[in-house]
Amino acid sequence: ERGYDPSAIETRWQRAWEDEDVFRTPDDAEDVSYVLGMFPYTSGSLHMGHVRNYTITDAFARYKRMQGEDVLHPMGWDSFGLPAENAAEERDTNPREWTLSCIETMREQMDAMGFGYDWDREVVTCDPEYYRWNQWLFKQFHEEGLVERKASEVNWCPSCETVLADEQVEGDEELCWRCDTPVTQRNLDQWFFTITDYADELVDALDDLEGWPDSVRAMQRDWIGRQHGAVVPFEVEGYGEVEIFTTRLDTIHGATFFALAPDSDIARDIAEEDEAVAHFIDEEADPDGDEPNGVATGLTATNPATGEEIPVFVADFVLSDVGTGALMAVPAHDERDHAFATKKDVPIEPVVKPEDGEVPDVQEEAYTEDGVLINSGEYDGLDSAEARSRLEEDLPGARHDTQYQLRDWGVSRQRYWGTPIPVIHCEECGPVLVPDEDLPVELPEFVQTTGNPLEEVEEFVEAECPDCGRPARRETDTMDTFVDSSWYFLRYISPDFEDAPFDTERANDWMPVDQYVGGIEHAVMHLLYSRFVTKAVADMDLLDHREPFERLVTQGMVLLEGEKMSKSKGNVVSPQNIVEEYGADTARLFIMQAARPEREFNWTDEGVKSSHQFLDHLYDAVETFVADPPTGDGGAVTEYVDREVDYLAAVAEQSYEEMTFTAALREAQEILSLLDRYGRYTDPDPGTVRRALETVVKVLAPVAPHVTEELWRELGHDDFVVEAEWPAFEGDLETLERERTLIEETREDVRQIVEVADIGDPAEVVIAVAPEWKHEAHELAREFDGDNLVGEIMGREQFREY
Ligand code: ANZ
Ligand code: ZN
Repeated sequence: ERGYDPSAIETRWQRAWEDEDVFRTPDDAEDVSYVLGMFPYTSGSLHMGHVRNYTITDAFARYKRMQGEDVLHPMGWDSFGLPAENAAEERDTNPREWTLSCIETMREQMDAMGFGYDWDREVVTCDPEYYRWNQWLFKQFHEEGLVERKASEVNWCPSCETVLADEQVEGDEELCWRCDTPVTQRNLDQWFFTITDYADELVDALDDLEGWPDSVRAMQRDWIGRQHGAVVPFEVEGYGEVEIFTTRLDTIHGATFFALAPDSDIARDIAEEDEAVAHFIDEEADPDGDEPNGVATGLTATNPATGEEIPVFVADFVLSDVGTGALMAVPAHDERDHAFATKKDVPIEPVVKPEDGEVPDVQEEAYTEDGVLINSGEYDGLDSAEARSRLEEDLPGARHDTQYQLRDWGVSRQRYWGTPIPVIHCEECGPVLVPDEDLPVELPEFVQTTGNPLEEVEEFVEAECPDCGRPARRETDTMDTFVDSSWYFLRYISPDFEDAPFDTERANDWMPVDQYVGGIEHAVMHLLYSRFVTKAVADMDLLDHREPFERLVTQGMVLLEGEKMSKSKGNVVSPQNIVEEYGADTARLFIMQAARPEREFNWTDEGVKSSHQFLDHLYDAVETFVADPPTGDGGAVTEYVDREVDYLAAVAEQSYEEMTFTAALREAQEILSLLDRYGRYTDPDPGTVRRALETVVKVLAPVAPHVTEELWRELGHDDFVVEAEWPAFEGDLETLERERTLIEETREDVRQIVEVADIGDPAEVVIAVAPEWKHEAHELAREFDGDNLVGEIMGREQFREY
């Protein structure tokens, strides 16, 4: 007996899979099961988060293969972006070299984990053959009216010297997502993708994405932030009609003041004449402050519902890019308005009360729920919803309006390591798109500078206008790397396709991705952009699908001693060390046993060791069986064991199908213990043992692929277990589960009988009793012959063990 030695096994099987092209997806497959893990950023080496992500994905892909499906399971590299520039600077190299070396390292680590990828489909986003299609898509989007260039306030990270998307600015303190530096504002000409054109579809289609976690759908809904409301003109002294946006038109009779955003045109105009207002705008306004601040303008507005004159304030809780930049304030029913009114001594008048309840004391606290109208003249007694629609019709100039939090996607970055935006600026013609035949616009060699290197490279910047031939300047902005990742899943389908980013015909067959797996941190940006790009290319007739990812699993974090594993906390367990110490199979098994994919779990040594023992145990059981097979028939227990094996196969299938995995692994482990007892107390049936072992091997194969290949051969097969058929089973899970309950109940019966009969420890008797033994057990118990009962059924030892 050689014993389980992962180091001897693992590389051998990795090579065998590679040599036999096991994971290649045939281009002519009619349909595929498309299983995808979010490709990694080329940050240096794989961390446990990656390992967990790709273990889950690989296990599912291998399972699908065993189900007889053609599987597409590719991998690639998200390899543009700022961190590579920073890393290159630190290491005195250039971003390309740094990135390519990361790819080498990470690919080797993936191979060492035994992940089964079709490497022929590898995509590398910093490869000109990839990013030329970013440029092509940029041009197509431009043609479709989905690209805009506008001067806009942008988030600027002074440390990274780059523009950040809203999504890259974190928390109330507004810190850079990469370096935690406070973000400032700048006004620059930027390129935008008008994702807002798709806002409605992006919200509405979430309802049908039933394979997505509710939490992610909720985050996207929040991010898009669609609000139905009304726009209503108020007459403002000296300025005529000024529109406000409200979601609570039902409260208009309680609007006791009017407020303008500090950076709105009217506020600025008022400030020219009014020093207090100017001072407030320039010195005091703080939209991020804890309390609302503001200043009276001395002007009044007319509430169109009541005809009353109400004061006009400039207030910093009014945002210029929300709604119309002006609002009607209803202190009785809105918390911010309430806080402001209390501070400025503005009247607070309740106009809504709970449907069945007293008028609440709104002087103390705003009542923010819908209810029934009061103090609202002819609208009294209506419920809020009805009042809103009536008022929308009745008030002069009022109209229904939908507002979104979503902003257009700014794709310009003033950095080197990204896709050059395919534009040439001509003094005569303005910005002109680079003709297709000149794509890709390739990045020049890196030069070391403090700002954007592209601006320093003359050969790059100096260009000829494609329209008029005059000397012109090439655009030096590069694209946000989220552009790269917004369609990479399409490139895998036809990675060498030369006429377009992807082969439409095959993509129509193979898309959408059936199962996508990745981190929850991508719930908004990456997943929203990918949905947008998919819809955009569908509208360009390049694709028949409007959603990229049918099912989504967001895996939980890997913790160490209760904290997120992270380099900065210094509490990382390196995948490489684990592989060296225990083997990849153990690492994979532990990850999959520890928790369901979406849950977080704690990395523990004991956990890893126990997973290792599990594989040891299996290895041992197979070796023993092969060396010295049993010769008996196992008596009545055989039928029970057979049924348990059916149950394992059925449970495992369901558990893999649902991507929960843990139940499958637990059951496999139980079967191993059962086999031990079966062998210890009976002379088992060799057919039953073989089937049990083969089933365990197959069920474990997606998770611990190397050792199971080894054992599969050991059991006399000459195919790959990953290409073998998923274990068949008798009956369906429901029946098997019902029968199990029956068995459990029977055990319970026996336990009671034995207890009554005072035979000893009932637990000893309550063993794997097949239902048909029930009668026998009753009889025996009635005879009050405890030892006999035990002896008859299986032998006393066995019950003790149980
Ligand atoms: C009157 C009102 C009464 C409102 C009430 C709310 C409650 P939320 O709060 O997310 O539902 N609003 C409108 N324009 C704004 C701007 N430019 N800056 C800041 N706030 C603005 O968003 C909708 C509400 O935000 C609107 O409905 C408006 O206040 C406020 F009991 O109008 B409401
Ligand atoms: Zn020109």
